[in-house]
Amino acid sequence: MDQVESIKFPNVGKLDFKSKKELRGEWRRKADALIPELQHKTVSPASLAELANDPEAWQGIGIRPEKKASELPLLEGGKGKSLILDFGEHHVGYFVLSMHIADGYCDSPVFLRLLAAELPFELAYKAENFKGGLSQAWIQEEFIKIDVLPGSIRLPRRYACRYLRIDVLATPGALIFDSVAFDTVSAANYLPPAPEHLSALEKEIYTAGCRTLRDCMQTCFVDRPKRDRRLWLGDLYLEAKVNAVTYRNFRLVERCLYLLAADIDERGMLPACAFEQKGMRTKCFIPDYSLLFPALLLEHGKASGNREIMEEFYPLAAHQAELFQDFLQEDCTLRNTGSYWFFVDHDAKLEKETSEFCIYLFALRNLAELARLLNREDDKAEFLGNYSHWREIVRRKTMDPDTGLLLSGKNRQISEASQIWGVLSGVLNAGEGRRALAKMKKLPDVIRSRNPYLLHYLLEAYCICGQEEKAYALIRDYWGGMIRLGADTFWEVFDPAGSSPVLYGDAHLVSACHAWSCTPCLFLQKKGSAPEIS
Ligand code: RAM
Repeated sequence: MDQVESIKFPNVGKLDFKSKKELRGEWRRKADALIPELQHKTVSPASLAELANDPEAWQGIGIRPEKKASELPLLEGGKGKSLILDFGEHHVGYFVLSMHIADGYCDSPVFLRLLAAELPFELAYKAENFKGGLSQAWIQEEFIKIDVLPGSIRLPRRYACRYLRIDVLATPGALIFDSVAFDTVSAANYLPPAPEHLSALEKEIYTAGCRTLRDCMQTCFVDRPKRDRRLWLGDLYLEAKVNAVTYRNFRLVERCLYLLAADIDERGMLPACAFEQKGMRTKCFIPDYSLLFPALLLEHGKASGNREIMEEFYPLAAHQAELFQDFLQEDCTLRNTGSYWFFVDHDAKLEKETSEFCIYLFALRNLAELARLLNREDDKAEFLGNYSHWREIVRRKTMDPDTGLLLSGKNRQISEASQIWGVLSGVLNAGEGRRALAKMKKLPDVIRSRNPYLLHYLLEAYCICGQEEKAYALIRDYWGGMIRLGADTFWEVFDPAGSSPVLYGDAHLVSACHAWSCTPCLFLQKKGSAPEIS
């Protein structure tokens, strides 16, 4: 392996890791001081619905309205009765069920099965068919017994869903639901109006993006409210961007910065995710997520105007890039990657090394800008020196001289990811980027993404290359494709060609409201008075 020649890296100092325990404690206290008061809104069912086989729908199951919601208290149900309530849009919250027995004679418990679903196919879930690689406990299915009626019961667990299925498993008599209320919660429980200048489809996309973010804004920004209901650094970066042009809840972003910082490891590396409950720290570290921290801090500082927090976290941000140097080798491969999860995208076939190098360069550029804003001119010069050194190596070692494409890994793989991060890092200039991105659409056997996380960065890459119209077309095609399939929040993965990947071994574990998918709002908000594209 080539030896890395030593390149100067700014000594931003201040992180004294002997006192890291104290630092963690201090950051945790600051995170706790920023816990938001959640906003509640009671939502009633919009209609009673029934499932329908539909080859066009995701997993072949669609839904159609059956009765008006106002008919609910008129329905009497015995054992075997099944109801589906449609709440009209995706929400996050708690169910409150009020019931009585028609003749008032309640001499034994009522036994119910409840199933909350984001998408219609989940309403046909059967536990015995579950094939998932993650815990089945994530499935939003409950069995409850109610001893005394008439009365109300509030379910203790929080659900993310649009639909609720109720199966009556046993009842002493004809059971009547007087009401089923959904006590919805979010740190920002409203939808900002879509900008006037957007087309009808773009407005729908904008609103679905805001709804996705709204439902991910709980006591921290979560990756998704169904599971794992957790703060993830990569998702937070994108949520913070959209938040800055929509809800502008900067306190919630800052709570998340402190939560992540409070969980740095022994070396000072930021975790990929953090739990809100005290005393539990993740074992998951994704170096390319840690490298996003400088951009997150910079963009947050600029949007919120909070210079103090930029000062506070500048050393930690620089430290993430400093730690990443341990992985860098001059042949553009990564050293000692054993215990880390390099992410970039879900695709198992993706060779990630070139993307990782570019993400490192992306971090250096953001650090240089942070240093400039904080009047640390020497640091800035050193970040940029380091940047030029590695940029030159990445171009020399990974760029195909004939095609101008960035290749990755031993097999010199061509992927959209390498070109996208090539543009975002400045390894490719705008003209090179335009040509490389155009080739991704034409060449066979390119590894492309079907994941909105990487596609967000493709939107950014188009804009950097001066091809905003391509970004808007992709938004209408890809995110609009989910809308055409009935989505009102955006999904974790989606393939418009009809073969959306099933992650985690079972479609019921995939989320239909996923933080990293909300980003079209960012571009649509900025679209301003740009000419309408056909
Ligand atoms: C999954 C989730 C999460 C993402 C990580 C990398 O667990 O999709 O949102 O950030 O992967």
